[in-house]
Amino acid sequence: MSRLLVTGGAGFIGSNFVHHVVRRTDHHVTVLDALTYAGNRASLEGVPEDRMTFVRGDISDARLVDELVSLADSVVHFAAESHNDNSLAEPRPFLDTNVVGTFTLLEAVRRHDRRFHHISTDEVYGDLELDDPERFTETTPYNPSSPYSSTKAASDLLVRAWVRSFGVRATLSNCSNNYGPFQHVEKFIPRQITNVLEGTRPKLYGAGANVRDWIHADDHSAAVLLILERGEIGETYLVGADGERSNKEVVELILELMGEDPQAYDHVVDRAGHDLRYAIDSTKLRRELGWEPVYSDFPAGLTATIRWYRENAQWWRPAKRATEEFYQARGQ
Ligand code: NAD
Ligand code: TDX
Repeated sequence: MSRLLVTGGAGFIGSNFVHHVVRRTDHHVTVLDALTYAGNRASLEGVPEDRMTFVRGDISDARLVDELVSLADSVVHFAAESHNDNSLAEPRPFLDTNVVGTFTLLEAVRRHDRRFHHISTDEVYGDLELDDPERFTETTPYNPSSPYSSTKAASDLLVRAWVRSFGVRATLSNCSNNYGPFQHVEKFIPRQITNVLEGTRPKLYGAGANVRDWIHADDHSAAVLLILERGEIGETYLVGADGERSNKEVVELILELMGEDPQAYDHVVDRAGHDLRYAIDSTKLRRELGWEPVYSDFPAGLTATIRWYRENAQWWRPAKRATEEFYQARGQ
């Protein structure tokens, strides 16, 4: 049995990861989460009490972080400010959490010589043209576009520097767009599903030609667990499931799967600096660690996700109104 400290474990991917770890291993998990607007304690309901300790706190709180890191064998770092649109409206919390928070964790794992896995995003590589035959690989140069992706890029570079300069035992993974249960209604797929459930039309930014490379959160969790167990120290692994689709296609598929007219959506103001396309080449992860996605049928994964939002309105409804007010004020 190993003791994992999971930061951001009450968020979307972090909570999916905690459920995955509890199902698949005998590790004990301590979750450190500030429960910002994006964190939800209810996402961890059902995790047996003897398998998880929940600590509400900030990853920039050096004393708390030092104590929790000293009690763990490994740290898996999901906590972040994660939404691009928020980063355009108010960048400061992205610097505090994504940069200073990651620095605080790195200093603690350095002091206590703990294994560290850093969760990051494909957005650090910037974007691709729609017809570019290349996809992102581990050697693609960093070229982030938004305050969110630039702070994630900064955090990745800190991790790499702490490996090289201080011998910290860290790995990194950069994943494409996740979907699945427990995702905040501010994000693209849950926003559209819950709009339809509330009788509102989905909202597509601009023409909707932008492409995202979708992966189910549970496939991401399996990759992270594998890298934690078998990844090579200092290495970066790209995580993606060959799931490229335009936003327009995704909105139309959601409407169709929900029994609505596939054209019943609105075009709204585009995102400033909107990245055109992300696409991941995950050959390294597949070849070296033998990872394969389980959710390879996107419409089936989306159908299950729609069902989850339909059946869990009490989970998402409290956040819906404030989220839509934010978007409405931006013409989105
Ligand atoms: P999320 O916004 O749903 O969850 C973030 C969690 O971190 C929340 O529970 C929040 O309360 C917590 N948190 C925020 N600031 C904190 C702080 N200062 N101290 C402690 N806890 C804090 O985000 P997500 O979508 O689950 O993303 C998790 C990680 O995965 C992030 O690092 C993100 O960059 C990365 N990622 C996300 C995606 C995606 O598609 N969502 C894709 C690739 C990588
Ligand atoms: O209402 C919307 N309409 C719309 O067209 C919203 C909320 C989004 N969009 C578009 C913007 C993007 O092209 O959909 C796409 C996906 O948007 P988001 O869900 O905001 O995700 P994205 O900006 O691609 O970033 C996500 O993937 C990478 C996560 O939020 C990041 O945390 C992760 O790093």
